[in-house]
Amino acid sequence: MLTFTVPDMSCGHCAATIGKAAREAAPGAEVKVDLGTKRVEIEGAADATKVAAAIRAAGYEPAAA
Ligand SMILES: [Cu+2]
Repeated sequence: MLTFTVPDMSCGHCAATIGKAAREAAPGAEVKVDLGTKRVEIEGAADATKVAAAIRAAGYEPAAA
């Protein structure tokens, strides 16, 4: 499982945008976004570099959790 923390995730819109970016970067994987803990969890086949790049491209800075 891949886990990122996205400190700038501050509302439902952020969470949705980040979730969409992560899902597009890891098709077939299960992506969970938790606004309360600002965490993104990806279960399944996913390339950490690709997912991090997609989150960045969406305007957020991911940190290793
Ligand atoms: Cu927001």
